[in-house]
Amino acid sequence: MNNSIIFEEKSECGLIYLNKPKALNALDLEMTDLFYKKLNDWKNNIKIKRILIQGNGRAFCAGGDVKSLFLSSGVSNLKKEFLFKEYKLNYLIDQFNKPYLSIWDGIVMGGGVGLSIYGNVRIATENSKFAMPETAIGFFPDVGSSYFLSRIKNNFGLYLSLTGKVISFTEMLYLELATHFCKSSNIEKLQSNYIHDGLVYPIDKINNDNSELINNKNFIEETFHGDIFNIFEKLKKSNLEFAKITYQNLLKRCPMSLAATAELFKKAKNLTLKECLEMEFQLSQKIVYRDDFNNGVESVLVMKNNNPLWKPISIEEITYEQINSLFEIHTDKLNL
Ligand code: QUE
Repeated sequence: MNNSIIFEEKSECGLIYLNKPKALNALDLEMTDLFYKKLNDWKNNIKIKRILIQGNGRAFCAGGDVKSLFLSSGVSNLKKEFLFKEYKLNYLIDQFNKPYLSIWDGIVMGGGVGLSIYGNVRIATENSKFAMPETAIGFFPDVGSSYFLSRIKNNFGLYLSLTGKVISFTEMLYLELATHFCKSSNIEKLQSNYIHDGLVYPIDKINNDNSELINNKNFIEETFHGDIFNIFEKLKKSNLEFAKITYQNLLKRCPMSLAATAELFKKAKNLTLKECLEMEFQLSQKIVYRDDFNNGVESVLVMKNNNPLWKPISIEEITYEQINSLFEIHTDKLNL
């Protein structure tokens, strides 16, 4: 029996537990299939009035299980099937017609964001850590990031997507990625109130701590838009310490992932979520078959030496033609 995802019905609430704590609840194909089926059942079940999702252990969800995608190379269709179904699930959650609450009491990255961001309530605790780290492994922020992150104020979304910067609960609230704050010690009470009455209570107050991100918001707004070449030029020209740190960080990340991500955000500006997911699926089916993806996952997640060799090795070697070819429509549509 598979227990990597657990469903329960309590009172009028459908409960979902992501349950692979040793793998930080990374989402795999089987979990995605089960999640999709159950949510579809609950959609049509009049006894279920609301949904609650949480992660067992220290994480909410560290992302898609990219390690199995890497291991499947040349063996199965997993790179296509998993992402196809994952994006379908993201859209099902967006279209879901009942309250949907996620508890982010730990790490929430990549694919984990896609399981929660389309719900109406996302609870941060003091343990929450949010990131879109994919450019570190030769991939790109997907699950509709080009939709919801390109619409965040001050171009913070593209900043987070390129740098993979890990942000705290106060920053998550400031950017409205999280909708409420609740101390971890009050989470049980909040769950019980929500399960039995549909109330989101108690909610705690936070002190806005000093945030490097928020302190540099003007610079981020001026810098993080347009194509990757312009962004690098602006970072190089600035005398700010923050610009230097950011530049050094980007130099370690996959150049083609950075170029693709900046382009994705440019294209996403006037698109719907549905169109963004379609675009991201087409892009994903180019990116996951590049050597950068296999080398990135192998180095960062399998060998853990954090030293992937990228090809091309810098953005200077990338042409607009290469970037544009990543955005060709070349495979099945999601047909959302
Ligand atoms: C970039 C990523 C991911 C990542 C690290 C990155 C990602 C992901 C995981 C992850 C973490 C712990 C696990 C696991 C996967 O790490 O998407 O199975 O146990 O899922 O730098 O995109």
